[in-house]
Amino acid sequence: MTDMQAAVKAALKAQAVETPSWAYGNSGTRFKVFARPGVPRTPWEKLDDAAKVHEYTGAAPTVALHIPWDRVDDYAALAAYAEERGLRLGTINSNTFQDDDYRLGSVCHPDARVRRKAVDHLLACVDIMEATGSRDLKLWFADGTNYPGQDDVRERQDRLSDALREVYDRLGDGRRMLLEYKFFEPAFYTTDVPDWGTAYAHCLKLGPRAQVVVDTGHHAPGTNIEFIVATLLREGRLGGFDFNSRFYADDDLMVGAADPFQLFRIMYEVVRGGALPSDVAFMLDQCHNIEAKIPAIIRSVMNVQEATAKALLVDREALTTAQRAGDVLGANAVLMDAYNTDVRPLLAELREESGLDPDPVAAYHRSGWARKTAEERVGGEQAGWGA
Ligand code: AOS
Ligand code: ZN
Ligand code: ZN
Repeated sequence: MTDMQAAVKAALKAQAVETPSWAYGNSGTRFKVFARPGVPRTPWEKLDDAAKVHEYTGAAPTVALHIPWDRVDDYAALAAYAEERGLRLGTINSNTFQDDDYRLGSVCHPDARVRRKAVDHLLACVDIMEATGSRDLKLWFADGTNYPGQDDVRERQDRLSDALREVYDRLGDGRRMLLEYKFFEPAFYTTDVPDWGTAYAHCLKLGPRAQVVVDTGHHAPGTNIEFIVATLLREGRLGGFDFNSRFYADDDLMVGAADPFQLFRIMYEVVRGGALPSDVAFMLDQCHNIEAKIPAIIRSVMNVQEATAKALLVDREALTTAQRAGDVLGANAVLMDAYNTDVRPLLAELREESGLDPDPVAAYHRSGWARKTAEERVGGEQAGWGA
C-alpha cells in the first residue's frame, strides 16, 4: 500500500455521515405519499433502522432529529436508546413551518405573538439539545413573501436578527447554531434566508458558533456550490451540509445520484480546505418517496464516501505544479484523473479491514431486516413527513 492510499484510507475511516430521522419515514410529494410496509412508527423505531445503516456502513453513527416529528416524553431516554444501538443523537432540526399560525412566516411574521411562539419553539429545541447531548441546532425558515409589497423586506430581516440573537444567546456550552438557506419555496417572491450571503451576514453578527449550512438542493440551477463551500471554509463559517440531489428544485433525491461530479467537486474543496476531519457536519437531508428507505440511505452514505475517496486521491502536488505553470489542461487532467478513478475496490477493502461486509447494500438485503420489520411493525401509525 502506498503512503497516499494509507492516508486516503485513514481519512475515509474517520468520516461520518449523519442520517436524518425523517428519511426513514414515509414521504412523497404534494400529489401522493406512498406508504411502505415496515416503516417505523416511532422515533425509537427510526433509530432501530438507523442502527442498521450504521451496522452495514460503519460510517453513519449519528441521527438528526426533527422537532416535533420526533417528539418524545424523555429525550435522555431516547439518547440512551440510541447509545445502546451504537448511535448518538445528532443535530436538532426545528420546525417553524407547519402550524396554521405560520401562514405569513414564523420569526419574521408581522405579528409579534407569532414571532414569540416561533422563538419559544426554538428555545425548546435548545433545551432538547441539552437532554440529547446534541451539538448542533439547525434552523431552516420557510419565511418569506409571495407578492411584492406584501411585507417590509428590511423589517423582516430585523425580526429575523432579533430572533436569532435570542436563540444564539441561549445556546449551551460547545453548542452551535447552523443556519440553512434556501432560495425559494414555500415562499415564491422573497425568502428571508435565501442565500449563503444572507445566512453568513447573520452568522457573522451573532458570533463564531453561528455557522452556515449548505443544503445542496437549495440553489438556483447552475450555481457553483463548491465555490460557496470554499468561501465559507476560508471564512471559518461552514457548519455543515445537508446533502441531497436535485434535478429541478428541492428534489431531496439521494446525494450523488443526479450529479456525482458536483459532489466530487464539493468534496475536493472540503479536502482542500482542510475540513476532513473537522467540525463540519456531513448530514443527509433526503426523502425516499418511491424507493426502499434503508438501502437508499446506505447507498447515499456510500456515494458520499466514493466522492470523498476521489477527492482525497487528487494529486495535490501535480495539481499545484500545473496550476502555477498555467497549464490549464494539465491541471484539469489531474482533477479528472482522480474523479475517473474507480474507488469501489478501495472502499470494499476498507470495509473488510474494519470487519464489515464489502457490499453494505447486499449485506442489508441478506439480513432479513426488511421482512422482519414488515411483519412486526403492524398497527399504530407509520412515521412520515410531519408524523
Ligand atoms: C427544507 O427545505 C430544508 O431542507 C430542511 O433542512 C429540512 O428538509 C426540514 O426542515 C426537515 O428538518
Ligand atoms: Zn435541508
Ligand atoms: Zn430542502
